[in-house]
Amino acid sequence: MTLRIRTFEEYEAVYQESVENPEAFWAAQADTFFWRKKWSKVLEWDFRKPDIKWFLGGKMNITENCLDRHLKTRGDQVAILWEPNDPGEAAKTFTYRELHAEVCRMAHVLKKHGIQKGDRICFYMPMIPELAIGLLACARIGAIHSVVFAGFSAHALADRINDATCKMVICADGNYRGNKSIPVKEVVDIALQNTPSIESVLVAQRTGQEVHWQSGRDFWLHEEMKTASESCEAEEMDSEDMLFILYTSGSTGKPKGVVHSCGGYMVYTAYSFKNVFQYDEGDVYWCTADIGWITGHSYIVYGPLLAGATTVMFEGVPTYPDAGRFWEICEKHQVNQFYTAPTAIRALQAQGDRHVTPHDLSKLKVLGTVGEPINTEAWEWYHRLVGKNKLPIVDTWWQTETGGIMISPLAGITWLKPTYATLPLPGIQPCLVNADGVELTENNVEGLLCIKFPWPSILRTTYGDHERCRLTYFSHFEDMYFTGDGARRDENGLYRIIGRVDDVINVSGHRMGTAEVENAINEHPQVVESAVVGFPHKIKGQGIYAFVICTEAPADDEAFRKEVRQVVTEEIGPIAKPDKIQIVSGLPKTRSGKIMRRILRKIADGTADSLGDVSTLLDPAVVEEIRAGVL
Ligand code: 7RM
Repeated sequence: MTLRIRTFEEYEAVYQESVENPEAFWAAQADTFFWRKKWSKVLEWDFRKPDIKWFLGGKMNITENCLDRHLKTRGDQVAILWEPNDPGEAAKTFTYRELHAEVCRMAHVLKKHGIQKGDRICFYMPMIPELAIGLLACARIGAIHSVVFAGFSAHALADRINDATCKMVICADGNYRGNKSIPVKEVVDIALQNTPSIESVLVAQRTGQEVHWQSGRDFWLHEEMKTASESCEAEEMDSEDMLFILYTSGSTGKPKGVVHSCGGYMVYTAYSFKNVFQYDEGDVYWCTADIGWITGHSYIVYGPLLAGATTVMFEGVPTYPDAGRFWEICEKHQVNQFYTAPTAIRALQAQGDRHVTPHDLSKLKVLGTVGEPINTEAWEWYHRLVGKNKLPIVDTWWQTETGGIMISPLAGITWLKPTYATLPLPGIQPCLVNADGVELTENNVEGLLCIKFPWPSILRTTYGDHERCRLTYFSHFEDMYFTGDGARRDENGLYRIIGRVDDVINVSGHRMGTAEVENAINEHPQVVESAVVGFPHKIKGQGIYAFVICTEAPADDEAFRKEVRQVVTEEIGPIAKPDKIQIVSGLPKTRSGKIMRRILRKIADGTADSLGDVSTLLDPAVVEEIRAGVL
């Protein structure tokens, strides 16, 4: 089994070893898995291309490590514990044996519909077991999954399907989230009007609502599963074969399809899961993320199952039927490790302590957060109310592109410092550089966060556009992966992530490109130009502030704002709706026509008294006008 570090001294020693001899370190990790054929070389890399390969020549299938390997030792242990939206509905469990059988059956269904190794399948699903089973079924036969978060619009879904030329969509009839039900299949139907590569649609039955049916294209998953066999030989995959694509936002308008490969992702997710959460045999672990994001991929599905854990999967939302739901579930399923996002903590904190205190949280051992910087108040509340002043909080910094947790405490083993992600995991070599790319080697500094050496689950490319991958991550600083984040390193070498230094904002832990939102706003016929920035938001971390120039002054500002929000909802989804929309007559631009977002950010967060250097500004009067009209 994967190496697990148990003392601080061991952490320091192992970290040192991992830097001095990374290949030996990672080979020892990889050795704990089942390989059909062992690798012949641990690592080959060139960040300039980039060309990164791990465990070269190794043959394996990640599902044999998630499932088959556990059958003898823990076949009857619960693998997935599914908690429905409605607390009155019974939870469902799948033991490792049952999960194995379901995955095999679904793999046969995929094959029957012509899916072969290398084909792309798009998932647009609520948080139901069929989603996890579906991902594993793809991995079983070597198909590549591309999950699109079910909060995205039909338009956004179609773009992602087309970018990856997916052959199949797997969805549900509808979903339940709180007291809302979303017509999932309807959104898919709209998207598929414009997706020539799609041949078939598998529909999981969840709500039983009526759906439009295109015979010959649409198939009920439960019908197809009935006759499928419970055993299915796993496809032999090369370490470097593609495992999945996951779209994420960047500073340009178009989301990128981040590509992860089989071997390295397997090794890293299992390793990081075990060490960060200090998972013990028999524990119940719960990550509240949606599988539509990387956190769900790595730390609901792959990491925990590789480690033979019991992983909880929750369909609902933190505030339904009330703000005590998370703690009720922790009590009910005797959760030992609980992993959530700062935005959820802030939202629950705002509802008051009385939702937490009645629940028995005595089984909890480890708390975690991910997705955005956590503020001191939220950290302290989480620590005091949920952790009863004694549980470690692992503030885990990582990204879609890193595949797994990079900088984080190891629960109960390494130091904690509120709002600090603290120390890199062994095998991870972060550094801070200044704008010229010069490494800042001393402590007590702030800079741009880069990683100097590859790790097994680093992204391999961006789907269909390798040059974009190079430009985005490997071109800013020579021989380094650039994260897009700024960070501080304190006098003891602990890292605190400050936030994005590019045009990406983080709204409730969801990554969003400002250009993406601007493009959506610009679809409104009355909009000439727009500029979007983030501003501090009490619950969401960052809110979306849009400055908009109109063809002519709207007759009714509020009605216009509503229309703009509607356009954004249609183009991207409700998560991208601007919180504030200010109608302006011009935008602060440089003489070369570039929008000076720095100024807009200062106006939006109310710190515009000191605008810094504005000498390049074309028309200073516009700044005064915008400042006077700030919302
Ligand atoms: C896992 C995930 C990545 C961006 C990243 C950061 C921010 C993530 C933390 C954090 C401060 C953290 N993937 N971020 N974790 N900032 N502290 N613990 O969120 O691709 O969706 O986003 O999220 O800016 O670059 S992601």
